[in-house]
Amino acid sequence: MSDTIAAIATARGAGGIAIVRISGDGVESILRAMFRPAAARGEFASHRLMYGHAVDEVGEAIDEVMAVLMRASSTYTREDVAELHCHGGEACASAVLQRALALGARVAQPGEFTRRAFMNGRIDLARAEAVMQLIGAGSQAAARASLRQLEGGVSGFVKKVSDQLTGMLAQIEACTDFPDEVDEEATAAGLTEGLQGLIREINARCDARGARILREGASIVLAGRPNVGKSSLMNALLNQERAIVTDIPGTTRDVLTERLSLGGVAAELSDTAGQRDTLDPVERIGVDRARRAVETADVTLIVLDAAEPLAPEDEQLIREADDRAIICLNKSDLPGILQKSDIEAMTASMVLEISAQTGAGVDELVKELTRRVAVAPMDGALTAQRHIELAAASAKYLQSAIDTIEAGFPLDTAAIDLKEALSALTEITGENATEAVIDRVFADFCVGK
Ligand SMILES: Nc1nc2c(ncn2[C@@H]2O[C@H](COP(=O)(O)OP(=O)(O)OP(=O)(O)O)[C@@H](O)[C@H]2O)c(=O)[nH]1
Ligand SMILES: [Mg+2]
Repeated sequence: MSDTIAAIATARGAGGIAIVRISGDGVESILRAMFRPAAARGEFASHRLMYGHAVDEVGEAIDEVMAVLMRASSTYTREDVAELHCHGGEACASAVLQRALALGARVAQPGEFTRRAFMNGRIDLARAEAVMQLIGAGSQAAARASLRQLEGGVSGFVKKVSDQLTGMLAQIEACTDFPDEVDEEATAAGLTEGLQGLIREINARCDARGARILREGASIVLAGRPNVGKSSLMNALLNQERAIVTDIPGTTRDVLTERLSLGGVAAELSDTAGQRDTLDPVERIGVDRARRAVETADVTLIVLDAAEPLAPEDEQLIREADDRAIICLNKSDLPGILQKSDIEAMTASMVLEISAQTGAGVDELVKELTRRVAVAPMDGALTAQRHIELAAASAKYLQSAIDTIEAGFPLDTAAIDLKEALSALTEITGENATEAVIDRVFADFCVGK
């Protein structure tokens, strides 16, 4: 992979600067040919930013740029790297990139810079994925988790567990090789205990729900019969007039989703059609969609109208409320018919008195929502789906090893499971990842990273 790759590393569109990045053996000669330092005796010192012009083949200026040459191996890819900081927008950076290509570089594949960093041993696969997660992070919480992974939280955990497994495999080998000197029964007991500890540790780091919330955001769905004030509550929570509010039951027809941040965690708040039996075919589709949205939500806000007696639809929603639900007794500004204590007597779910119109109780609701979607991944917690799946597979092999030992089979039978567990685990950091796995990881990358 010693050919030289180039790409625009910044996002497309208007902006102050755009950066063209080049990596590979040909970097220095390409840079010398296309960059003219402003200083009379411009020297190309490594890792030093130089001011000057990008120039074409006859020495005419293409753009006024800052350029930096970074010689291997203290670079992102561990190869020679150059960056040209051009004026933003499409034109300048494209022209500078074209010039680099004309001088022998080729266009980089998505993620190819990071792939080179991985192939050249600068980062492992988990860290490479963390780079991509960091770029794609939709919330501060997701960014923090990715940064921890980039700093080696996941890699450190994989190394620790792999070392322990390798130690156990050595113990089993000693047992088989020197049956007279090693007490097999004591070894078996020690292994079982050690393996149980490892499974506990792996499970503690696989918070699949937290990981999904970090990746995709938490989903919060408003549900209730028509006219209880779901859309009004949506607007109150977003602090903007997003959804249409009228006193006509059946105003909202479709699922309406908007993002908001709750304590640094991204959430998607969805308003839905009021649930009732209806002959209107359009409204019926809306009601079906509302029910489906409720099924997959992380938190459901069941809205009731405190100024009206409970309707059968309300009762059904209260009956179906599970531990994801918060029951919002809305319109608490009006003379009440429904009492909080009456609703509480019907359900184990939390009941909050609010008024979407005056804003009373909305702060308290936001606090409760923030508490429910909060994810505080521990150091080294696995947040990527690929990692969680591999860790779970590894834990399964460990359990199978325990079962083998407890069934009284010879210890070296369990060694097979331990090796499988080790292999699944080290695939996280990519030590034994196949080309196909590596391709899949980098397929999601953006160009220029
Ligand atoms: N007094 C009072 N009126 C409210 C409150 N919340 C909503 N309303 C009124 O109740 C009516 C219905 O509000 P919406 O928010 O459209 O109700 P919805 O649940 O979205 O209704 P559908 O979309 O038809 O399912 C409107 O006239 C609102 O102004 C509240 O807290 N207090
Ligand atoms: Mg509505």
